[in-house]
Amino acid sequence: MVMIKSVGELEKISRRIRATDYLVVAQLFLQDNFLLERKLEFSDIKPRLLGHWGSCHGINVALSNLLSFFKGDDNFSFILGPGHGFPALNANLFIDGKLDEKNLADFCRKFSWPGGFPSHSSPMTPGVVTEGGELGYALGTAYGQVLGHPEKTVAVLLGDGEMETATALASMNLNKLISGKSNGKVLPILHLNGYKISGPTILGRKSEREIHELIRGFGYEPIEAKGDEPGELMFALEKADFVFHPFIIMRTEKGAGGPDYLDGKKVAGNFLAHQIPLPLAKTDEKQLQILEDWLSSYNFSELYDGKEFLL
Ligand SMILES: Cc1ncc(C[n+]2csc(CCOP(=O)(O)OP(=O)(O)O)c2C)c(N)n1
Repeated sequence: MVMIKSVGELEKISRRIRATDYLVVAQLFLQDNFLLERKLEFSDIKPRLLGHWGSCHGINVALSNLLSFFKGDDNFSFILGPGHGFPALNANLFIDGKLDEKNLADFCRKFSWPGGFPSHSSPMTPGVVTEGGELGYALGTAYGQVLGHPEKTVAVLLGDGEMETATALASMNLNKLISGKSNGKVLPILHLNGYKISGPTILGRKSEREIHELIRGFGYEPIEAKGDEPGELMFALEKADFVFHPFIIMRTEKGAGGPDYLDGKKVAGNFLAHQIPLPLAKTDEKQLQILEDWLSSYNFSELYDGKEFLL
């Protein structure tokens, strides 16, 4: 039997996704006016915009659902393949009070800032064991982590660009070497957003049937989570509990929630969402306005009262 979480729990997940998405955008762009208490000005924008937006919404969808699904399970851990989606990881740590930085200004200002947080996940991040910088090792690391630990479950989020590496593809075979009795469970989640740094991914151009056949060929059961509504991934996680070697395919639009178009070019749902989608926000009135509209769209004041999160 599949038990879907209550509507109240799904609402909580959806609020957490909104809050973490806002915190990502605030980290990427803001050095002041963090709660949008007045109109955004050029002086509110960081002098050097450095970081990655595109992966972050999907990471927030995945983490918000996983943290709810595995709540209270001390044997659950998470591996993030695309470590450049660090602002999303950092936003989740901030909400959960795991960072030394307790106030919003400090937290946002310090991202990608000398002496502050780096732009990628790093061993300085609380709870992070390692950060390779090189895509491809996440799935193999997940299998290593459950080796000899039958009590453990490791969810691993794999980028579709990352899945083009030989290392990630070879690691797909590790399910053949790991027995369920003496080792724990690996839960791979492919983050299929269709794009990598500068173009489309190969998996993004394959049909659903081709992807499922590829995954089945490696001995996994594909489970689809289409779209980023919280119920989608939650349903897939519930199903994965009943399958021997599950492999979830989470489909999101790259950069969803951010600017759709800039100067006639498609941004959300395109590789242009990968890094900073509004690179001239500090000097260009139009980009600054798009940023203000983008931040306002999350209605952050409903989710944070200036001191605490209302999630
Ligand atoms: C082995 C390796 N090749 C190239 C890179 C450079 N690189 C950094 S991010 C990225 C794209 C990642 O795309 P994807 O895995 O789809 O993650 P997304 O940001 O779309 O979630 C690439 C190619 C790298 N870090 N490691």
